[in-house]
Amino acid sequence: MHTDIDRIVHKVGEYLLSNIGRSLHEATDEEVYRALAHTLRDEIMVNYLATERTFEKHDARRLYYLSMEYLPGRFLLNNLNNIAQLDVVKGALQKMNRKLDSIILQENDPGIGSGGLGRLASCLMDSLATLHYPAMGYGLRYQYGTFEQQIVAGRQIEAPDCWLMHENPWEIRQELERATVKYHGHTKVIKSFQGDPVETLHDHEEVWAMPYDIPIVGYDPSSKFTCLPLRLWSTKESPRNFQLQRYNAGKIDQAAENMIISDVLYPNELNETGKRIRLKQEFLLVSASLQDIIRRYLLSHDTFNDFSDKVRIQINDTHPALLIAELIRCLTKDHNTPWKRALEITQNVTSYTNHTVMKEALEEWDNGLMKQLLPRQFRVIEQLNHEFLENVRSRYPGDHDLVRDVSIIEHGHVHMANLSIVGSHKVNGVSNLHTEILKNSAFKDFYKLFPDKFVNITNGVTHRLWLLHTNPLLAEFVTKRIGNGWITDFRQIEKLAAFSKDPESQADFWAIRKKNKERFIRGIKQFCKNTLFIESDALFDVQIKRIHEYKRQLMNALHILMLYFDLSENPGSRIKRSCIFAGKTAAGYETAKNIIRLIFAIGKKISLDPNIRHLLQVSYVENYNVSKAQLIIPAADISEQISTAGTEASGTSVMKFAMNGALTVGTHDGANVEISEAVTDAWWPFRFGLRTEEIATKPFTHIDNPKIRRALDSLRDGSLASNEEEHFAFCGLYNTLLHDSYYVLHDLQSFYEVQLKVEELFKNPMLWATYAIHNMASMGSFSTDVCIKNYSDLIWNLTPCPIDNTILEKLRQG
Ligand code: 26Q
Repeated sequence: MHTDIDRIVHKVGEYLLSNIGRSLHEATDEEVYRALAHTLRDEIMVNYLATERTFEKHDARRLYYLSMEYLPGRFLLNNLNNIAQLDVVKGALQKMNRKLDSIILQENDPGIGSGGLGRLASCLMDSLATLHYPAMGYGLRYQYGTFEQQIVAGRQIEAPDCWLMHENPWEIRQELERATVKYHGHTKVIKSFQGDPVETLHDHEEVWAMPYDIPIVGYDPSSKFTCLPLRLWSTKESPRNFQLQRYNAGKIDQAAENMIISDVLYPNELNETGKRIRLKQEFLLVSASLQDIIRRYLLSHDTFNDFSDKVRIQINDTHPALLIAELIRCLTKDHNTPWKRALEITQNVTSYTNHTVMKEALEEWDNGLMKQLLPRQFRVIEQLNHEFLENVRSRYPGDHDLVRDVSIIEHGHVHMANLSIVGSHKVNGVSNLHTEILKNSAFKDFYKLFPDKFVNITNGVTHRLWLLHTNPLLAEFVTKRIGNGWITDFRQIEKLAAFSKDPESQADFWAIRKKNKERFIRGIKQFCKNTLFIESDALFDVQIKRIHEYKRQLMNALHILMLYFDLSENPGSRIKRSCIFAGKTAAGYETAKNIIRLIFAIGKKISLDPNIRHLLQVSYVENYNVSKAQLIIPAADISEQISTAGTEASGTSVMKFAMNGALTVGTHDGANVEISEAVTDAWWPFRFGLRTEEIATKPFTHIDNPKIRRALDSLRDGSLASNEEEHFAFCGLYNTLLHDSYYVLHDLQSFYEVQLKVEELFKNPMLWATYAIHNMASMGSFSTDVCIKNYSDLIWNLTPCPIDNTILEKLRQG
C-alpha cells in the first residue's frame, strides 16, 4: 500500500517528535527533510527486504560490484521519482506549509567519488535495480568526500566535504554484519589439507569494518520496485580500532590510524602516508566485501562447488584488484580448496573494467609496502605470477620482452592492471575506441595471450536520472510525442526523430530551453561569484568535468580569448555566448589549477570590458557535483567534448548533454565516436581535430595563424594576470604548450573553425532544433540499461529476478 498524503504528514510529525523532540511547526527544513526521508525509507525497506528474500528463494546468481567510488547524487527526489511518489509528497509538503525545492536542498550531495568512474557506478546500480537484476554494490563510506572546492580570486581552495554532519537518513548501520580486516603481521607457512603451502598470520593488526547500507531504488511506479543494497564500509565508528596502548605510549597518530582508514577519498597522486592509507582502504573494501560475499553464499551452500556458478564480482578499475589475491587465499587457506581449483574459481567469478589507457595512470604498488602491509596477499601474488610466467614461457620460449611486459611484479612494483587481467575471465574497455586501444596498444601482449578475455562494453548513463528527473520539461516533451515507453526502454527514443522538422516541436523545444536557462541562472548565482550578465538568449557553451590537461580546458580557454579579440575588433562579428565551466582538480595538480586560474582571469578581463561583456561571458561554477550537473546540463546548447583523440576512455557527460538537447562539439575520441555514428554524419556537424591514428604522426606545429598567436601571447604579456604570481602561472601554461603533449595548438585552428559553424547554425534556431532532436533520438543505446544488458550477456550471465509477490505481500502485512 502506498502512503497517502495524510499518512505522510502524520508520520513526519511522529518522527520529528520522537527523534528530534520538536513539533512540525518548530522543525527546520533540514529536520523536515530528514523526517520525510525516514518516512519514505519505511516504504522502501519493505521492498528492500522482499528483494533480498526473493533472491535467496531463487538462489539466484548474483553480481557484486566493487568500486572505491560512487557518485549517486541526492537521493530524495530520485527515490520519490523512481517509485512514483512525488505528487503525494508534494501534497503532503503543501499541507505542512513547506516548499519541496527547499526541502530537497537540505540533503548533502554525497561526494564519495571523483568523476566519471564513480558516477558510472551509480548509473549502473540504477539500471541493475530497475531491470531487477540480482546485484549488490560495495564501497567505502568516506567520512569526507572529495574536497569542497572554493574558488578564491581564481584559485581552487580545498575545504573538507563534511557530508555526514547530520544523521544520514538513507543509511542503515548493520552492526551484526561487521567484518574484521587484518593488516601487517608475520606469516608462518603450513601445509593445507590439500598439501599446498598456506600461511598463518601472527602479531597482526585487526580493524573492524562496519557496514552501512544504502537502498538503491529501481524505477517502477507499480510499487513492486526492486531495491538493491549499496554497502559502504567504515572504520570510523568502531571503538576497537582505537589502539589505546599506542596512545598511552605517546604515539597518538599511530593510535588512531585505523579509525581514519575510511576518512577520506584519495586523489590519484599520493604522498607516502597517503599511499599507505589508500592501500589499506583498497584492502578494506576487498577483504570486508569478500567476507560478506562468502558469508552470504554459505548461508545456503555447504561447499564451494557452486561458488563460481552463483557469484560474479566486477572490479571497477584496478582499485579493488587485491580481491583476486584475497579470494585465492581464502579458498586455499580457509576453505580447503586446492590452489589450481582456487585460481580457476577466482578467474570464473572475477571480471575487470578498465577506465584509462594512459600508462602513467595505471595503478602500481611498491613491493615493500605491500609486503609489509599485506604479507599473505603479497605471497599469493608472487606465486600467481610465478605460475603465470612459467606458463607464458612455455608458450613463448625465449620471448623475454613478453615475459617482462606481462609480469605482475616488475621493477619492484605490483602492477595492478596485470594482476586484474591475469585473475579475471573478462576485461572490458568502456568504448569501442578505448577497447581497441587496450587490445592493440596498452595491453597488446595480454591480448595476444588471451584474445577471448577482451570485450567492449560502451558506457551509458541512466536516462531516468539524467532526463526524466533532471529535465522534467523536456521529458514531458518526449512523452507527449512518443508515449512513456522510453522510460524503461530507451531505444524508443528513436521515435522522436519523426518530430525533428515539426515546427510546433521546434518551438516547444526552444521554449523549454529558455525555461531551463532561466532556472540555471536563478540557481547558479549563489555558486558563481564571477557571473554578472548571463542572459538566456545567449549560446550556452558548457564544459563541465574534472580539470585535466588531456581534457583540454586550456584549448577552450584559448578559444575564448580568440573570441574576445574578434569581438574587440568587430563587435558584430560573433554571436552572444555564455561560456560555463565547472570541475575540480587534484589538490597537487599545479598545471590544472593554473588552468582554472586562467579561465577565471579571462572571465574577469571580459567582464571588466564594457564593450564586450554583454556579448561574451565566462563563468566558473564552484564545487561541481551531481546536483550542479543537474542544473547546468538542461541549460546547455553546446557540450564541449574536446579531449585529445585517444585519451578519454569514454566520457559520459557527453551522453547526458545529448539526451538533454545539447549539440556536441567533439573530437574523434572515446564514446564520441560511437555517438557520432549513431547520430550519423548528416546530424553530427561539429566534429573537429586530429584523429587517434593521426596523432602519432604529427610533429609539433609552428603557429602561423595570427589569431592563435595573439591569444597565446596574451598568456605571457601580462594582460591577464592580476599579480606576479599569476603572471608566472600563466607563463607556465604557455610553456606547457611548447611541448604541447595534448595537441592543444594543433587542434585549436579546427576548433575555432567548428565554432564558426556552431554560430551559423545557432542563427537558425529551427534548424538547430532539428539537429538537437535528431541527436536526442539517436541516444537509445547510451542508456546504462543497455550497458547492463551487455554486461550480463557478455560477462555475468544474470537472470532478472523481480520481487516475488507473495513475499512482498507477507512483508507488507507485517
Ligand atoms: C588511483 C590510485 C590511487 C588513488 C586514486 C586513483 C584513481 C581514482 C579515480 C584513479 C582514477 C580514478 C578515476 C578515473 C575516472 O573517472 N575515469 C573515467 O571513467 C569514466 C567511466 O568509464 C570514463 O567515461 C572517462 O573517460 C574516464 O576518464
